[in-house]
Amino acid sequence: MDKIALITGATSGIGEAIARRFAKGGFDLIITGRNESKLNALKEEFSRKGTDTVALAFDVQSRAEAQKALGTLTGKWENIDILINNAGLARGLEPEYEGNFEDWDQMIDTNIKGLLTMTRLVVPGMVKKNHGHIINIGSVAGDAAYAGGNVYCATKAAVKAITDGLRIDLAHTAVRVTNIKPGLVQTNFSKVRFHGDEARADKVYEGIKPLTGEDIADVAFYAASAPEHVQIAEVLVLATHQASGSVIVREHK
Ligand code: NDP
Ligand code: 8X3
Repeated sequence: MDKIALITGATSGIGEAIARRFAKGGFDLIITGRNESKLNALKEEFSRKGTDTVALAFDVQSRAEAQKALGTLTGKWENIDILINNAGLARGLEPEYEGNFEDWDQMIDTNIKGLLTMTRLVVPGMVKKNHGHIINIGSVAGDAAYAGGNVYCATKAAVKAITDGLRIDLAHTAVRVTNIKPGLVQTNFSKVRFHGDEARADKVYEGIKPLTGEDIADVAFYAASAPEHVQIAEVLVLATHQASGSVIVREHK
């Protein structure tokens, strides 16, 4: 029987690449996000290619929506082998003293509270079976703050603490816990951060070859495929010319 991976934020970027990598690796998929039409298109594509797929459209900021969506899973879909908490976003790059309250709430409610909700809803089933794996998508931004990163960096520092805490709480079980911390990955991330300003988003990746969603998907798949006694606890993945959240060497022509 194929294993099942639930991926949050599978409609774009890193999450979509992870869904494609796990489908290629023989997993059945539960894909989630708010964009229902993109989810349905992916479900149709994966199913056509032989990957059994369920699409659940909900906003991870809403505990009630998440609970209702997961409550629709029956039969084999209740046995989730891998939870990939990827849904997340940055909003704004303003100095903290000029930040936007709505942006702060959205980042905290999605990146921290949404991830916690999914963990709380899915992990008890893994503990019961003494089998499973949680892969959280953290960030280099959680290692140290950078200019204007303030609240986003704090949410990813929280992902690190929450992931480490979960690993401690599960150490008596065979359930594994991984934090993957990417640096610059070219996705919709910067477009979302800059509220749709594409020119400003493109500048983030100027003069450096950034990572792709596929690069991160390969790392996630590696962690998931390691032998059962091997727990890839944390991985920092950077573009070759990025050294930290704030040290990026750009080529200027
Ligand atoms: P994208 O904007 O391309 O994708 C973000 C995904 O998150 C989308 O599928 C989106 O789906 C989903 N999402 C956002 N908010 C919600 C919500 N409230 N409810 C459900 N789903 C939501 O960005 P990335 O692929 O780059 O980002 C994925 C993760 O990787 C994030 O956690 C991000 O912080 C992290 N990351 C990104 C890096 C980068 O440089 N790109 C580097 C380090 C970490 P939908 O719109 O359908 O809801
Ligand atoms: C995304 C990477 O450095 O833009 O988490 O914050 S960064």
